[in-house]
Amino acid sequence: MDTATDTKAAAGTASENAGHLGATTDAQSQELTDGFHLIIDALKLNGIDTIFGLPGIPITDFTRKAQAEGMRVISFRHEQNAGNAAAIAGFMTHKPGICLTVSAPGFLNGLTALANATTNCFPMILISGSSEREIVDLQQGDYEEMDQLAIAKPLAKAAFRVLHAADIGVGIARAIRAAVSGRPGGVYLDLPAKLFGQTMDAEAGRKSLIKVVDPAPRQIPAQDAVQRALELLKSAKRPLIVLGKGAAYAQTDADIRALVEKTGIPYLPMSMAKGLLPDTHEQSAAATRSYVLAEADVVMLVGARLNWLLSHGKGKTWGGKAHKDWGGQKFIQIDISPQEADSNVRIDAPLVGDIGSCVSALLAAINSNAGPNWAKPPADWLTAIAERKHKNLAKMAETLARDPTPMNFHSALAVVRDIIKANPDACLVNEGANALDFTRSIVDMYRPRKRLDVGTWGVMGIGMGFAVAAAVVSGEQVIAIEGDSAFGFSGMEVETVCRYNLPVCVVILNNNGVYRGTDVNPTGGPDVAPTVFVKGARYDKLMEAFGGVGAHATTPAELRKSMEEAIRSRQPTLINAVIDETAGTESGRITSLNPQSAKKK
Ligand code: OXT
Ligand code: ADP
Ligand code: MG
Repeated sequence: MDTATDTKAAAGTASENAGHLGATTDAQSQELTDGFHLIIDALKLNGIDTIFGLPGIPITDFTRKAQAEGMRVISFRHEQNAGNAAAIAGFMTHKPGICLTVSAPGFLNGLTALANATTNCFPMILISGSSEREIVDLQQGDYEEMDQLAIAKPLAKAAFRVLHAADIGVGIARAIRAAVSGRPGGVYLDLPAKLFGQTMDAEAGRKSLIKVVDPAPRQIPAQDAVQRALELLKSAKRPLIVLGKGAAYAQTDADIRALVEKTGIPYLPMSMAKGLLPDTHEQSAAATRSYVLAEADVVMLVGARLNWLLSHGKGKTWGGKAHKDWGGQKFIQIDISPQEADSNVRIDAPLVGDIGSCVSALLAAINSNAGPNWAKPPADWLTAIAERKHKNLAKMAETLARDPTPMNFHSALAVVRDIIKANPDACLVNEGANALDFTRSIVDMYRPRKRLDVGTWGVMGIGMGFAVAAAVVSGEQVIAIEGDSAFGFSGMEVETVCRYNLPVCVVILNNNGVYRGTDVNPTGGPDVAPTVFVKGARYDKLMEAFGGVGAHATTPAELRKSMEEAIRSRQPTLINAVIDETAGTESGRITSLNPQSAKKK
């Protein structure tokens, strides 16, 4: 058999090939490669050097070989955390993050993270080993049998399966392109166990690999769409720019800043766009969010969807009279996905393209049309915003200066605010309800893509996966501000943090429960209320169990000392910050989303 030219036919199991190779002297001296090495080579060829995963059948040896071949293999305690790590690595780097799992249960554990990545437009590839196709398809009960491809499809941007070693190059290339081109998202790649051991001629194998050229091609906006957007912007009396995490992802920070500053338009950063321009920027309207959303007449969305986080672009938040009423705003929407426009309200000027190209086209048009004469927004709009903003900032400063006993969210987060100001390159991971919402409004960010949080789904459990990936990818200090409930979803990964000796400082804002620690069981029975945890839990001991530093802080001064020490030493650290258990509100700032029972007991 001519294995050099007929690569697909040559790809068989190791034992099949051993038989073929025995036939001639030529074949015996033939250099072979196999599925294991082809996958590694294909990833490395495309600049992917890190895998987040959890070993087991059928991928254990793959993790060993990947490490032996110089890849960084970060091994987790649960696949969901490895998946979250891959997703946020994708967001931070523009390269798809790789999560590797075993079949069925491991795959399902990783799937939540894949779905979350797709929802948030983070590029990642979930690679799962799977069982024998023939047995799975006949449902004959294989070890960890599951039709994984079918299950992944509705939750991923794309899903592929590779059956032959000769197709590995194409499979990896398709997965990379699907993850990062257009609107980024999660991709599933199914690799049946047999594939890993399949051998083929090494030279043919090398030739079968694809280095993806221009994986996320620029998408240039149409000139008439640029002009339409600009005309609308020019007509505005009370313009507003909303920067979303798509704008942060785009890595076109200088142009976005130039556009904001050139136009002089106030802007509102969505949570993960905080720091794209420093939160202390004079044009930031974050501290007067309600006012600007309700009062703006033209809103330019840059990589932000009009989903629940923006009250679907209508209703009272936007100055509408009732829940679903139009507030009267006109919208410009910059997005790579043409389907995003009109998803909730009419978009008067859709600008479809990648944010880098759209923003530079707008800047070029502004410079050539108006040059230095671009009129800043009317002074009464800017003054009204500035007045409200400074009032709110002053009120916040007053609250933060208090030092109540017991410590509350504000007094603890005043410390975190100072620490981030002094360490602007640190990555801030954040989850919880009150722990999330207070951190978002209190802790200013100064650099792009440094705030990593629960995103579009408001999902708990991203904490330690994000923290590990942020430390691995950036090499910077990571500070994870965690609700005590939120932390529990991924807490075992503090062992991972210690194992890789990562500069991660976890601060648990511990108020003894979900939202607060004060609920009681109305029956008077022995079970505590569903939202309440063990009182006075010492999460710091968990970190100490694995050789990290544990600290217990009951005052802002103690918290500050422990955080400063963590940053100085870069040691894995967990600070159990004891917060007034009465301090939180139900679901933080989104209390209104809780359904209420009509029946009063
Ligand atoms: O303008 P106004 O006056 O309105 O004021 C605003 C700003 O102008 C002002 N502001 C400022 N003032 C002064 N200075 C500065 N610098 C400043 N900046 C802003 O402050 C206010 C507020 O500003 P903000 O935040 O920008 O505005 P607002 O109105 O809040 O924005 C609206 C939203 C929707 C955009 C915003 O609220 C938002 O982004 N929210 C995200 C909410 C979210 O995602 N929450 C997480 C989910 S909650 C719930 O689902 C939880 N669960 C269930 C669960 C989940 N999620 N997942 C899974 C897998 N299983 C279960 C659970 C279990 S949370 C949770 C655990 C909770 O317990 P923990 O112990 O972890 O946490 P604790 O609550 O701490 O106990
Ligand atoms: P936020 O939660 O911050 O409001 P969303 O996740 O809702 O942000 O919106 C992000 C948007 O950005 C998505 O609609 C996505 O299509 C878009 N997007 C992501 N990357 C790019 C890019 N490079 N160019 C243009 N749009 C992008
Ligand atoms: Mg709590």
